[in-house]
Amino acid sequence: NAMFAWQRTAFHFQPEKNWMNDPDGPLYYMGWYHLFYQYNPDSAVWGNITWGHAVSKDLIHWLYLPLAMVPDRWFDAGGVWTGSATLLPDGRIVILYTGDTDESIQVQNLAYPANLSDPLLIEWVKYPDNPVIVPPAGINPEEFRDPTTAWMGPDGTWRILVGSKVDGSGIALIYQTSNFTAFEAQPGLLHAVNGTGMWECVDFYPVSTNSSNGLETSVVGPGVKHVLKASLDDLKKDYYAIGTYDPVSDTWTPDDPEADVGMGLQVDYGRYYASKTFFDQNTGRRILWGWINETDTDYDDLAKGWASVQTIPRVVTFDNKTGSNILEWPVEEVESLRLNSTEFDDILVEAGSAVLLDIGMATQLDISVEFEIEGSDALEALEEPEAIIECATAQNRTTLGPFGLLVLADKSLSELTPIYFHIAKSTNGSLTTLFCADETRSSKALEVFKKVYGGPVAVLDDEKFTMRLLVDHSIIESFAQGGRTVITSRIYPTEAIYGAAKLFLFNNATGVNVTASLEIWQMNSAFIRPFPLEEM
Ligand code: DQQ
Repeated sequence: NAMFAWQRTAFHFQPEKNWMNDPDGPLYYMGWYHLFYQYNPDSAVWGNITWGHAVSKDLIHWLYLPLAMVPDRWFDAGGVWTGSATLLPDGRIVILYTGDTDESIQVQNLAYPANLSDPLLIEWVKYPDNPVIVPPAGINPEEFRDPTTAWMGPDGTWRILVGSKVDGSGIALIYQTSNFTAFEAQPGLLHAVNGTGMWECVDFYPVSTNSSNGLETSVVGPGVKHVLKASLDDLKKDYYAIGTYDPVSDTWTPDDPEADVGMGLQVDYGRYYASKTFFDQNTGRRILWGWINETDTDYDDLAKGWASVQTIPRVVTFDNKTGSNILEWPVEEVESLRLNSTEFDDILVEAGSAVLLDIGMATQLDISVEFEIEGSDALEALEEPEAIIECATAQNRTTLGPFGLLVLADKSLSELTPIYFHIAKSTNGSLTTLFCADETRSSKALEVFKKVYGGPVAVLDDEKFTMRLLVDHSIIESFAQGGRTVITSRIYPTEAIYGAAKLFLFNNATGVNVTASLEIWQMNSAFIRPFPLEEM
């Protein structure tokens, strides 16, 4: 539909048409990265859920393959819902996914490739004796879903998690298996958090505390912490915490109980949900996918004929400078799309001003920027505490912020998405930095949900204020301080499109000037198209 053509992304993964949601079963096999995804082949709204399938050599250029699994059995007649892949040491691949049965019961099913010598893994077989796990007593059969990738315990048996809820607490149930057909429920839970509601798309994986290498999912031992992530159904937000996994008791304990799953850190503070990682044995990285949901109406999605996009895959590492969060960073392969770059050094942005950056087209960009506050004693000079505890609009001016970039802005600044830092001194004298994306003026379209997104970001004493932004027509992925805090924006500009889209620096602080140094690349489009199967 030409009316919405500018919203189509140029280098993010999205199907040719119709609805997509969660990423499913990501894996690397025989030279190809595989992405499956929740997909409605018939419409641009959720329903009739199948597993779409695409492959890539580099996580950036994608080829669509035939649907991997469709809801054609009693044990998944209501939809082939979310699941995960496990690569077994003997070379086999297993997928566990949630089937919504013909009676709307959520069960866990097993599937495997028909032909392991096919690198494209085109054909999938559903185990005839599915389901392999049914809802246990005491669990609502409509709240029992999204099996994780399996990991092997010290006793040689595999474990998986399934998310659910009991009395308002989000929970991760744990199952053991040696063959992926017979599963035994474990008496305890891996973890539960009061008041967090249904946990969807639980993810559980080790991170190395002393290197930036990704870890295979079964790794435990010294120098390893475990990340537990849950997608909170009530909030539609992905929360995680870092903690310690005890492989003998099969329990996990958060490092900071006050910042437990659902209470502290978000994987992404923007429009982002149902994320899932996988270990890429090809390069030794742990890679994170996430679903960017729409914020327009179903009516508009039907009119434009498609809905939703996946993020650029991100590498996940442990932040050993703070010791208390993960870092997320776009896979380096995205840099192969970089075309010519423009550099700006030490641009002064005075309090209360905006500076146009003359870069030509501004709809497909990779932006790297460093800000410094002019006058090193400015932070100490701030006397009055300004207790800002959450992101406010970019028009909310205080002494030390906000300052940042105006993205996908038209030249009169009638449409714009500010991405910014805002520093505040709290009543105890300490400085807090927020990283925010203000989408309230991102579109003149009326029926779009618009708000300010963001959260706190640690800026250490020896660090400048740094951001990396990937801009792709209607998506902005923003990474602060090397990926400590991340915000994905799904926006619908009506004027700041094609050649009318501009990029500005801005500083709305009342008390300080800032200087900015930037490198900005124009980004090529990626090839994302059907696999030429008939030519094989
Ligand atoms: N989406 C799937 C479920 C999952 C939810 C259904 C999360 O399996 O819990 O499409 O977005």
